Amino acid sequence: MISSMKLAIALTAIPAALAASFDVQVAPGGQLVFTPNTVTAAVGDTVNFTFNPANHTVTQSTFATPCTPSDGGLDSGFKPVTAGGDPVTFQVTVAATTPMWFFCKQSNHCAQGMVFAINPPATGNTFDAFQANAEGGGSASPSGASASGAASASSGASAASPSAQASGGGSSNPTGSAPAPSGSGSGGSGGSGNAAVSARGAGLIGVTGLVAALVTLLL
Ligand SMILES: [Cu+2]
Repeated sequence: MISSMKLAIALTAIPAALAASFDVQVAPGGQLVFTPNTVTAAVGDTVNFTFNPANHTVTQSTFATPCTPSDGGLDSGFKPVTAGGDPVTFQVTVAATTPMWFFCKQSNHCAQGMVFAINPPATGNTFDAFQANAEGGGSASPSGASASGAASASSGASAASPSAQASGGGSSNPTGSAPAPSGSGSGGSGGSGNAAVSARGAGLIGVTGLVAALVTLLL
């Protein structure tokens, strides 16, 4: 009897021993960030969020719409915290290794980049792309698409823009979002691609014209 109890306790302890837990600070030092802002976790692992002052949330969204709560998604709700008060925490248990996207739904915190992800891909729908979309307006797909397009064009990584937009549109379909975001998303990528090309073309024409004018002046 005692030995069977010991066996039951031992068996129960095995998953806990194998599972890892991750600690994430929400708005440490009052900064509008999650620290760390990404976690790579296995099924069964837990992510423990600790809330700092003043009042933030951990709210699940999607890659395509970073600042909009997803239907049926996880949400800590608002966690008002005062300095020196009792610790306030929220725990997420990882049920699958597919990416999970989160933001803080307090006023404009998401638009200021207060986002977080569990298991974000290293390419395609990266955390950086998710955060850039959040800072570009998040829930407003058209403006978000154009903002990320402009950002990638200015950084010179025009090739990254279409793939990010295409995969973003793809991920919005399985979650059941309205067809409009994916449509406008792909339209945005086409637009940004053309814009980048035409901008470069205009630049070349401008330089060529300038050189031609100088040559004409010198002659
Ligand atoms: Cu916040």
